[in-house]
Amino acid sequence: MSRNAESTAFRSALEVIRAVEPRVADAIGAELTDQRESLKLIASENYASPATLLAMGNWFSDKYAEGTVGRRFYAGCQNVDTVEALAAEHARELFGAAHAYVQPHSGIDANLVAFWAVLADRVESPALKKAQVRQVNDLTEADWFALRRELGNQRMLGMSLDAGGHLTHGFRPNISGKMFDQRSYGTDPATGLIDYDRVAEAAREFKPLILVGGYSAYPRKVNFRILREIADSVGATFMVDMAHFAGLVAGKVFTGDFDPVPHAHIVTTTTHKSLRGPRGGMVLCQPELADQVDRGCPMVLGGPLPHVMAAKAVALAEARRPDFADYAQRIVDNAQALAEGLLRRGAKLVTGGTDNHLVLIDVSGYGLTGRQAEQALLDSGIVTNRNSVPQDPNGAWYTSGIRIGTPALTTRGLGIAEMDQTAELIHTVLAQTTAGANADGTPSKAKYTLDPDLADKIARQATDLLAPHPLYPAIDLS
Ligand code: DSN
Repeated sequence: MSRNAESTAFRSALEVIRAVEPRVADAIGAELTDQRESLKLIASENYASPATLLAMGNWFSDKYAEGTVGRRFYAGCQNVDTVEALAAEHARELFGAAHAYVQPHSGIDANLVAFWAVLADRVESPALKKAQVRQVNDLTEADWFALRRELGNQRMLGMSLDAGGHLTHGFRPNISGKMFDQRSYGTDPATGLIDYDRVAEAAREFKPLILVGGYSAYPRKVNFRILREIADSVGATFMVDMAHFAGLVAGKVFTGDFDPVPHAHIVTTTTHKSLRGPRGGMVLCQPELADQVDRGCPMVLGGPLPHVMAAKAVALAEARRPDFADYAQRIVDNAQALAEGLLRRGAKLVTGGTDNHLVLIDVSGYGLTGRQAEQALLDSGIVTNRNSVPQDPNGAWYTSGIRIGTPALTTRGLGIAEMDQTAELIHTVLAQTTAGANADGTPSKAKYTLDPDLADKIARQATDLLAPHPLYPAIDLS
């Protein structure tokens, strides 16, 4: 394929769009410029390949395909079957999973499918059994009432939000926190690490139906063998949400006890973070849960997005190539270099470092809230997100942390030397930012002062750092 093919494809697409609504074409072009020019350190973002992006921009988007491969509620799904089966095959092979379901539209959707599958499989519900074998119309009002009572209020034990767990692991702003009776396990206050003895103790006391492993802001490996043993000891189903680190599992950086797939009954993920695919989700599971997982649409999900499943098949095929393992290792090498660079300059890091793709800076060490630090960094061309730290005194809105991750910059080809320079830019901004005050003189959690000339200088240095590593080098929209 010539390098020109990518340029031609995207330029032609924009020409077609521009003829209908030029402002959309302009915004798509502007987004490429912004992404090219900013130092993207959001741990959950990446850059999908041109092939993955192009697989989404076509008439597969026009097809309804509720159901699963070979068992659809609509006619004419033979080509959707082809791409869905291919994506599932690549996912099974890549992760060594017994079953893969590639329809979820996001990580939240993947988790909802998993919750449904576990409830349907595990809860002793005579009413549900009736509902599954009889025509819906045969159920009485009393049956429906019993079904809701039997499925509701089941127990879930997951990692606490401020220790790095995700909203969907039973927290109030998400439906999981409203439908489950939830308890959390945190981290050791001294080390910031998961204390497996405390998890076992919480599981013994609480006896959850589902033990959830996985995180969105924990900078260390998790021992999934131990968590499975804990789940087994209390009869819980073990679910892992590997959305953040799926790329490290795919690239065989996390193996043995640290690979969730052989240990968990059910694994959920997004496809767009370290896995570098299209925006979407996926569920992997052991055979006994496969039938319930495959009911995801229309049980929990809206109609599948065939164009995104096509892109998942492309991205998963890319992740099966040998160079993906090299990419995954470089993500971790870069995160460790970034952590070391920050530590050397005096930053305070949760757990004192990282084993994965992310670093959590406790910005209270700079006298700032997460909100102040996030905005000051953004003023300086560095895109990050604020995040709680364990036992965060500033809560989930202002926070005391900044989460940074290396999947995106690693895709662009930045390496260890550039990570040290990145640490210097971040440290300089945070050290030169001062917290502001409210009108009544009380400390503000949002206001801050940063010399605009310094912010501009850092933004230029960030652009210089990126210049030798152009994003989508083969794509020229001019
Ligand atoms: N929004 C994702 C993240 O940034 O980690 C998780 O949902």
